[in-house]
Amino acid sequence: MTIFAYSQLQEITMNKLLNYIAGTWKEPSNGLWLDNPEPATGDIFSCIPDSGEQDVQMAVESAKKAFPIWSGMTVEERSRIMLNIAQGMKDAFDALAEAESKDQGKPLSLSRVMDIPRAIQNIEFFATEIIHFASESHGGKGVVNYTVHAPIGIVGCISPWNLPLYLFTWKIAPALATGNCVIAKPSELTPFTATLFAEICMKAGLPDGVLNIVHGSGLHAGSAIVSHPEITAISFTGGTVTGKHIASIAAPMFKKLSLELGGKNPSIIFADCDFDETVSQAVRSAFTNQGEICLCGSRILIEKSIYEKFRNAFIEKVQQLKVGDPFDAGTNIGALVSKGHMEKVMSYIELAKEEGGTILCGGKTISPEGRCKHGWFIEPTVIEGLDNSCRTNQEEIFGPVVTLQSFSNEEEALSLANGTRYGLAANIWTQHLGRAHRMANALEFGIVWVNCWLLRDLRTPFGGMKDSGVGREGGFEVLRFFTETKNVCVKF
Ligand code: TXE
Repeated sequence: MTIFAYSQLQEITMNKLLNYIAGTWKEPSNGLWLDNPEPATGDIFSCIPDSGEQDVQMAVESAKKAFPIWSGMTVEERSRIMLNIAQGMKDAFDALAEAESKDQGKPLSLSRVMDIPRAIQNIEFFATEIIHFASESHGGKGVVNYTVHAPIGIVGCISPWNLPLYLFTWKIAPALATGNCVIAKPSELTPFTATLFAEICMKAGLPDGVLNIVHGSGLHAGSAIVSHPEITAISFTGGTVTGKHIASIAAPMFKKLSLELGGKNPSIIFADCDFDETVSQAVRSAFTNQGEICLCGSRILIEKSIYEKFRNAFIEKVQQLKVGDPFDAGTNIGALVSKGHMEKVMSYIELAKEEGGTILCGGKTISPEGRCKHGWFIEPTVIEGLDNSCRTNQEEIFGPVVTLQSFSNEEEALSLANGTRYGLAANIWTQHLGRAHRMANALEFGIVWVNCWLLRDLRTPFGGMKDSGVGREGGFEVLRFFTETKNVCVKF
């Protein structure tokens, strides 16, 4: 297979991914570079700038120049340019999908059906949603109040490594649509598709300086974005610990903050579920993207009366999952994103054993034959026999590892499900309409799926409660986040 077919993307050099500032490629001011390995092989295939304050300053200067031009355009003009970008992504579909899998480790089949289509959809969705964004007016006797949603100015978007282009575009598309200029930092572990995206933006006619991509570590480039006084809103997706740190810097500066953080999501399975469909979907929810999705159902709660039947059927399906080269058509589970992350996930499997858990399947690393021999692979792992309060059931593992627990009734299911500091997503499997609504009502999660998982409508609010974050993305919610709301009161 030809891995790189850059029919549309000729300018990117294979091994140096540069910053995109003021519409041009820039090397890091400090001359520092970070290696970028391919997770499936462990080989370094490119490097990225380890940018610092000077690069972020340059990006801010270029954004400042671009802001009057971009915010001064009509929404139709901005929309048209964004739709050009979406078309450019469609033209470069194969290159983007291949780059995503090479960089992240996920199966190419997944990049092709999930990551890249959704990234395109993000741009198209916000390019068209902005045309329908309206504000309120409140009439009174001799007076009218109206609300203005004005662009903020320069905003920072920091995205993670699990769904690289998908989450990068999920943030920058609404930020751009509302007329802001953006300083964006993709994860240093997965910088490839954001760099290809920059080239698409250049060709699509996005004015210079409207989007600036600064590569680098969280410590250097990320911190420089978060603490820059002229970047007045921060949209971040990543780990809860990092989110807390970012909030501690941004909140005292009174920046607008949107934090999409981790999860420890329950899949709640009642005896009256559609059994075969539920088993399949519980496997999908547990192991899609190697379990590296903040929405994955990692705590599977099963009603006692079907516990054994469900467990056996679940394990049978999990054992059929094929772990291996992301570029093989039959692969279901690819490589974990980094060696460090693989070691972290393995340490949780060891912890689960120490806490008294039984490994029902998986539990080991894998060295596939051939080119992926030195890649970072872990077998899909299922654990039972652990109490809800143990660390394995409380901390986000973010890998192909799930636990099984049983419950006797709705009350117990609810108490187990809510018994975590996280509150991102829950999924319920039942044919009982009243129970589904009762549970959905009482679950402390920002998203509740009933008889489905990861079924997304981009118009809906997206985000978590408790330690899973602050604020909501999606729909009109995120357009409000990326604008300053002003009330104008007119007496006549
Ligand atoms: O993510 P980080 P990490 C969870 C998951 C994972 C854990 C840690 O449990 O094991 O977080 O992963 C940037 N200032 N999730 O350490 O650090 C960083 O460069 C500004 C859940 O890899 O949160 C990257 O661009 N930025 C998750 C982004 O933050 C900083 C997705 C995410 O990295 C920074 C990923 C700083 N001080 C991990 N430090 C989800 N919710 O989807 C780091 N960054």
